[in-house]
Amino acid sequence: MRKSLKNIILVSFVFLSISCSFKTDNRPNILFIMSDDHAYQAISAYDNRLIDTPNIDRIADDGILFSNASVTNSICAPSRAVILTGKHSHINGKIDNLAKFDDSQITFPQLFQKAGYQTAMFGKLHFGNNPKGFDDFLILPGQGSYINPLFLGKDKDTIINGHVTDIITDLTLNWFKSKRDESKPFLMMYLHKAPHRPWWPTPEKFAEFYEKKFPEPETLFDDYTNRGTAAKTAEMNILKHMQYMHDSKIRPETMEIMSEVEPKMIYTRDDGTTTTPSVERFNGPYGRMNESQRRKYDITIDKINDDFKNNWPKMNDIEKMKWKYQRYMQDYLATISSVDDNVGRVLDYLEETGLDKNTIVVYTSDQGFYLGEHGWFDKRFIYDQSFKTPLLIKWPNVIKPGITNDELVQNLDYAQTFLEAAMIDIPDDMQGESLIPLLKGNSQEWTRDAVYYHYYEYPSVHMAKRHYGIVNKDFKLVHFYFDVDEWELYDRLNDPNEMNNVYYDPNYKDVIEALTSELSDLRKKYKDSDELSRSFIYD
Ligand code: SGN
Ligand code: CA
Repeated sequence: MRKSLKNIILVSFVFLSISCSFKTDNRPNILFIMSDDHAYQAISAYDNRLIDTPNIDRIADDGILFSNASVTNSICAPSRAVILTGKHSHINGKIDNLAKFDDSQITFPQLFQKAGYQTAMFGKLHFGNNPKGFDDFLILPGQGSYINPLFLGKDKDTIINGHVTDIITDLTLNWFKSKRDESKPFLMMYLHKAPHRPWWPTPEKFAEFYEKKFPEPETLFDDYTNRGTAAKTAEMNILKHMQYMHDSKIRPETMEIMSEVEPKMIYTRDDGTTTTPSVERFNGPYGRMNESQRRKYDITIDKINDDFKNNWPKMNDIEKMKWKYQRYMQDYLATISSVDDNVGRVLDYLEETGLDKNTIVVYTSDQGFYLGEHGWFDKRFIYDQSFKTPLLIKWPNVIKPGITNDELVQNLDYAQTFLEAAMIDIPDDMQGESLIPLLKGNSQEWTRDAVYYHYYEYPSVHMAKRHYGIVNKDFKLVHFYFDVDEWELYDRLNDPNEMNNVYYDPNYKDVIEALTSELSDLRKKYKDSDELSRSFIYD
């Protein structure tokens, strides 16, 4: 008798405390939106030269825009590992896209789940088929597909018909509408594949953007004089390395006709080896389409191919570069336009339901991207357009609307920021800094004046050499250490386009001395070393 009374009291106590804690759980929700390879130059809140992104801009209008946000290692899966663990690549071990992610590590979503948040992830993670810390997820395998993509789930894998950007949004919105537990705050990771190569937009955006013409960057015809070996040997030049079938949407049949006209369409490297245009690369995405999808895409593909057949043979190299740049921008920006529409759908939903009032919304990319600057596409380098990444955050009643911040913040800082916002203890071994003081406008509490960068994926696609460096607001000091031993220094204020390596200019002797010593201190602080770098070199 006494025992069952005790039980009743215990059960009612537990019930009461649970319902109380539900009622008082006003910790903020977090909606983390990340796209893949989204250059800040292609967000109108940063730069309205190329595209209007009214919905992504809503986050900046209602919150904060970081104009100097960067990544620690400008490549996809490593950036994601840094975000999840709050640790540099050399500590979390995911130094490049190929390395295995050690999933015994603590990631911030696991801590959120443990602390009573409802957690979900939809879209591109890039590694792992069972992300830890998520109540629900559907993720693309690896890079995933643009058209009719396959998703990996907890219980089963599934192919969903349509365009990947719309589908990832539908999955996210469906989760909000049917799965959300209103008694808990949520952490939602809504992760776009777009605008990753090979830039297949929806058929409607494909047609719309094919009619547009975009301004060229100042450095489109960069010949890499005054730069080191790494810039000269990288294989990411739009004219030389962008692929006709894969990137510019030239049909294999057209290529066959054109190769007879111009056999050099296959790029030959200095050492005589060639890069082969791959038919499968066109046929991959095109082959995934059903008949009715194909009919819609064919209208624009035919126009592109007719133009190419008629005009290409008459063009010189400058005109060819310009043509390829336009084709690149048309498709890349078209995929972003869909991301923007879809971000709008999610923001609208939050507003319609009132959820927006207690939700932190973050928009970022796994890294930046070259949109023709230095003649390039792709990323990897410490040079600005791929080192920097967009970062916009809104948090009603905490962040003042419409502010810009130019502090040197990094993807390394996200985990600690979210944990602090959710009042969850931050593990001691995370290496970033919480951005909360900056979000609250307490800039005096922010003391960082330089950041550390280290890129590893070499030799590999695009052939960007391994390097590490230090960046502050005025200078960038870089060491390319693998198969060359070269240093570069850029004067960020006087040479914002990073066209002149001034490392050997005697006027910068003092700057070099000071920065070299700061770099060495940073490497010690973050526990990186030459020995560790060597351990990451494969046979
Ligand atoms: C693919 C791309 C490359 C890109 C890497 C890494 N080629 O290999 O251009 O640099 O991914 O990108 S593709 O034509 O097959 O897409 S990352 O964002 O995943 O790191
Ligand atoms: Ca990426």
